[in-house]
Amino acid sequence: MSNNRYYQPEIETMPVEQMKALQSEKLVKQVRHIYDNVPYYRAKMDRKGVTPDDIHGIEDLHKLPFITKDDLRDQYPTGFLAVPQSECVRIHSTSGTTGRRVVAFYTQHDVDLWEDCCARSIMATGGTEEDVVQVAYGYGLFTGGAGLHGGSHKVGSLTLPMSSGNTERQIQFMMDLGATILCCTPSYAAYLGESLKERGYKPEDNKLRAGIFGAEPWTEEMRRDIEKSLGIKAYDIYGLTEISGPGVAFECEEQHGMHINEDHFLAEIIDPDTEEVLPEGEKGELVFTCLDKEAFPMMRYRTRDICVLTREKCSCGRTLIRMKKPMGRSDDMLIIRGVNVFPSQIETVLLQEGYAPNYLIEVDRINNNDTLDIYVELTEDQFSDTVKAITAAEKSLANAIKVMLGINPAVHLVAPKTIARSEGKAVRVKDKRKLHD
Ligand code: DLL
Repeated sequence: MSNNRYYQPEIETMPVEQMKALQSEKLVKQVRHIYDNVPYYRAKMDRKGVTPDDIHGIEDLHKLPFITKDDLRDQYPTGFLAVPQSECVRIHSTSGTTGRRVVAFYTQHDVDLWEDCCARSIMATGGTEEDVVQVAYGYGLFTGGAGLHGGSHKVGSLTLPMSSGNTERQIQFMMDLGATILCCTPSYAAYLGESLKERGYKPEDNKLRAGIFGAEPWTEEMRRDIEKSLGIKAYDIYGLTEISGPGVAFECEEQHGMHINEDHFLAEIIDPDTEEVLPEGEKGELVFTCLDKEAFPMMRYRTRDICVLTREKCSCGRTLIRMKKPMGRSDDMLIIRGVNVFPSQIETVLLQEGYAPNYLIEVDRINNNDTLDIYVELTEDQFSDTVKAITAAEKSLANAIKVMLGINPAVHLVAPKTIARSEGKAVRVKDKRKLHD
């Protein structure tokens, strides 16, 4: 593979031992930086009896205390700021639905390194200055728009700063300006595919060749669906506001897990209950340490995302460690009748069974019993069936889901266009039990 598929080949293909040495060197400096500048974290380290002098390299990482979302909420808005506010040039914020939002600060250096990560992601899909990048992630407090926008500039592609929504205009610009790379949430990409079809466009009518989709969990089945409807290769991208935004990890053309930009973000997997660090290949909660961010340097930040890390060699030539598709967040995991259920498991079955990825999962508790109702939208073709056929289809889908989850759901097949579409992150789960608690 030629070098022009990498944005920073010297980092992306660095031998692992050299990468670990680089991480160690950065970690030692970073611990000193946060200890000296963030009294809240200093107090946490003091309580654990660890000082910057105890940290000689990444082998000492386990000695450091974790940071959780609760810590961030507690210190809202500036308690984790590690530089004078006058040195910051930007904030972004999470879309948190409960409690206080998290506000992340950036210096110009922080923005630069983040945009480099996004440029790496774009080039890993074969992006060049010839590309026309349609950024349909939201612009504003959300990091999706700004991150991919900055990355696209660094690659030198023509950037279409569409932001999310206004599907009519998205389609017009996509067609008139010949967009070649689409960046948005996978659920919005699926919706765009559906909208293009409705307007009579075939997949080969657009010039798109790649999509960079993330910000929410999505399955391999959904990837294939989107690839077919838009006629593209769909790449996953991962990130979170607390660590910078999109581009913490990105997929290469192998489409086989996301390479973590580990020169900036050191990853660990822990057991979410015991906080014990797990060996490579085991499933657990992803934890990140920012190695060179200035303004908002998270140390051992617990993401709540459940996934697996692997150092298996990747044929793209990158040596950066990979994370598998996150299964979902530990706080999105539903416990229904004592069984752990991830919405992504349900999505897998739906798509395998030939349904579109438009669904809503509703959980409730009636007479002390958990109920699981799954509303699945039919396509126009499927909807022309008879009531008898629909009832049979509901039964068969409920069976397939039972095989996957081990519990019996009530499946409701509903008319086309009755489940709300999302322009950003899709809302797929309604847990009504929370209302009764
Ligand atoms: O969603 C940043 C982002 C923007 C990533 C655009 C990718 C593309 P937050 O709003 O802070 O930041 O949400 C972060 O979203 O902890 C995961 O639970 C989830 N998430 C992000 N990317 C993926 C992905 C942005 N590729 C939270 N697969 C994270 C699964 C993802 N979940």
